[in-house]
Amino acid sequence: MELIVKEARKVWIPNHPTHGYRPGQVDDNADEGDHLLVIDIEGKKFQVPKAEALAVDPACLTGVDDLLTLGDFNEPALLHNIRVRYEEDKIYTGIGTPILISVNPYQNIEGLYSVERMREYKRFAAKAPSQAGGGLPIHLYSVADAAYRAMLQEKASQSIIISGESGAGKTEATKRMLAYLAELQSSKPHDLGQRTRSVESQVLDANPVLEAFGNAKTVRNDNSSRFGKFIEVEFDANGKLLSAQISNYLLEKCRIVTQQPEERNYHIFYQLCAAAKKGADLPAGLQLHAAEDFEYSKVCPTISGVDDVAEFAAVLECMVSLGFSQEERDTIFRVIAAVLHLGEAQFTPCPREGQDGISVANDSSVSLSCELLGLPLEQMQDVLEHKTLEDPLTRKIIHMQDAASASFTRHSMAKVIYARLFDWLVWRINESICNKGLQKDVRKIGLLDIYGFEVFEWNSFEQLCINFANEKLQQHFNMHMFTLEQRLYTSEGITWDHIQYQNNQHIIDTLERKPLGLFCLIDSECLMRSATDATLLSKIQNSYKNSNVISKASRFATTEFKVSHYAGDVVYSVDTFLEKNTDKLHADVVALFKESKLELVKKLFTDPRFSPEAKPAGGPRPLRRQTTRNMDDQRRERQNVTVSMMFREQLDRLVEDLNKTNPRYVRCIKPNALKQPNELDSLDVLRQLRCAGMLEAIRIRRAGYAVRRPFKEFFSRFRVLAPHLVAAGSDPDYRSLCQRLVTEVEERVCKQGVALEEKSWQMGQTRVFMKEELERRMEQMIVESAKRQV
Ligand code: AOV
Ligand code: MG
Repeated sequence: MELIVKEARKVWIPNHPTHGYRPGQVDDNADEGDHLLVIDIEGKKFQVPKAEALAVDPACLTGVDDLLTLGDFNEPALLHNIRVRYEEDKIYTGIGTPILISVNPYQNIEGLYSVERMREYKRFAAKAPSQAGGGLPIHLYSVADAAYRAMLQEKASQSIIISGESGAGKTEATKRMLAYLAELQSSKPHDLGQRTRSVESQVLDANPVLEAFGNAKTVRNDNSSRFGKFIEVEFDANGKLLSAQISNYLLEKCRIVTQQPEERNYHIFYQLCAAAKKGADLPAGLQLHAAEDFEYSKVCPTISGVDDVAEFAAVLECMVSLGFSQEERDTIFRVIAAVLHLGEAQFTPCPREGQDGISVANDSSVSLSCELLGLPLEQMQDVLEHKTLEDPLTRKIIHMQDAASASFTRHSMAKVIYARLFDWLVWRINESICNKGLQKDVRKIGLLDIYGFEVFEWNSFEQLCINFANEKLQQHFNMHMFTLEQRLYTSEGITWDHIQYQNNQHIIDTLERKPLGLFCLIDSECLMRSATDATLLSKIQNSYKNSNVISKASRFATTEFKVSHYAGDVVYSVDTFLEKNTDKLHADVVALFKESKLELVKKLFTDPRFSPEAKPAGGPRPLRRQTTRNMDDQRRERQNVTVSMMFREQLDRLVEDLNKTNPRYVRCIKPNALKQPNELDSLDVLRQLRCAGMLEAIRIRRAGYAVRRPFKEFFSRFRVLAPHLVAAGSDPDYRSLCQRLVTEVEERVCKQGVALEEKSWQMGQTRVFMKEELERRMEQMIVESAKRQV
């Protein structure tokens, strides 16, 4: 180590107070015993223990496009590389082909997403199909392109998993890649006779609608997605885009009725109010006024730089393009207005016969929301004033509601109608963009944009679900990057050093294992009549006394417990856990909504696709997709299904689907908490890189072979480089043909004075394993030999 250090003269300064790691010049004249004296660029001096000093690879001082090309890869190099590139507005850095790191620039970078740029990537890929994006700087477009080419070549479905913290740029990245996939279609003929608008344009139009209804301003992100989505785009064998299907996950419901300071409700509420004020053409009787005057939208009525009127016009246009009828649009807006009016209801005490009670008889907001939702007013009043309880002998008991319980019922009405409307919207959009014809030979590219790991001041049930989802996805990443690689190498007889990685299986087990996992414990507590959030907490504390995953938040914690996630510790408050997990709708409310005169509203409470209660024999099912599989699932008998059960089932199915694909990863990084351009908080970025498992990813890809191609395919691709090798007979020995081919080529490359890495390739049992560098050379040789022949 010491030798390296002396020669290098530049070493990494660890624990640098502002940069995490920073390169520094070794002062050879200073004799500090076990330490080196190292000076950073600002002249500050640091002592670095000689035993820990890491030499700086000069290549990473200027930054490289693909981290796999760094001679020396380590955490400091990774961080520094990303930092210097970010300063030059190069926000993308690759780790081989399957991983792209993207740092949110918080500004528009000139030309980065122009149509010309898209076409450049498209043109390049068309010329060199096996090297998607190669030669051009790494970009979201090269990732999307690689997925598309691989889908065609491998005849297999692909996926792109986009992850990162709130505000890191996941949703933007998803949109850019979808736009690229749509652009790839521009040279393909359209069935103009069938559709007025192409599927790819409709797929793009789905986004503004989903964002209006499912995104909101949070303290972290002005356009935060409050639901997860998986968009599967289907192509035929020729790469023509046939259709798309969107699956949605767990919309955050509490936001509909309350928001934290500086946060907003879903965008659509503000858009609709703003449009109404501007006199937009809306259904009669909405009676909307400024958003700040409604309880449900008053916390933070505007977002600086966002024009809600213009946004509304854009959303409306997309709805029209997606084929939403006038009636459908009108009903949607009536529901939105009704939710706002519901929030205004006042519950005045009006004791009757010695009981606590309230009256809503004179409340104009209640009657207005009834009118808008097409509900019978008397029944609505009844539901708000009384509650029917069923005693164990199923005799009904009518209770008077007090102001608090009436208000609770009203909030749950607002939440359920909105959340189901959202599910319906996704279903309706799928009706437009999803091709129901039985097309054979379909391949998919799935894009997953799901909420990143979240830690707030106050973390509740939603955060537990979201963070659990991230555990699952991290595990999928680990599995893919590490376990599968190791397994493949072992089964192919390839020699390489097994490396350690951070496995989070024990965390997932502690959370979901049956029957003792945390979620099971919460579910079983939901079944107990006498259970409260406090009894839940004491059970959690008793059950995980010796756990290193779940622990007491502090000695005196009264409502909190702590989970040590792969990405860090999170303290959750059990307040409202049971209510949120049970999420049972009172039968009176369901009965009321079923009476709606509006087709759509009625559907939300009678159609099993949106209404768990309407299922013939069992509990709710996640609205995942309207395929036969789902219908089968729906028939399964289930009792007492909780929100966490549905969510975990959705996740299992998602992971199952992802496992059938060849995945690529876009790891989004949030450069600073202030949403500012040109500002990179190195320590926070380092933490995110660690959370994303990036260091391990670099190690494993470099330790192994990024290229692996079946013998026959490899031989037919590269045989022009050794035309004398002939695949003879009915069952040629492709393995030895490949071996001879690569040996010859390698010799030729070496003769040209190129120093290849040791063991640049190995023969497996079924395929050739190769370092990317050698493959790149071979591709170049093909191009050159083609030129010579011309
Ligand atoms: P997220 O999807 O990762 O957060 P977004 O994709 O919504 O984050 O990005 C947040 C904001 O950052 C966007 O609204 C843009 O203003 C800006 N931004 C992101 N990517 C880019 C880019 N490539 N170029 C310019 N600006 C960008 V969340 O949904 O909150 O987890 O829940
Ligand atoms: Mg998002």
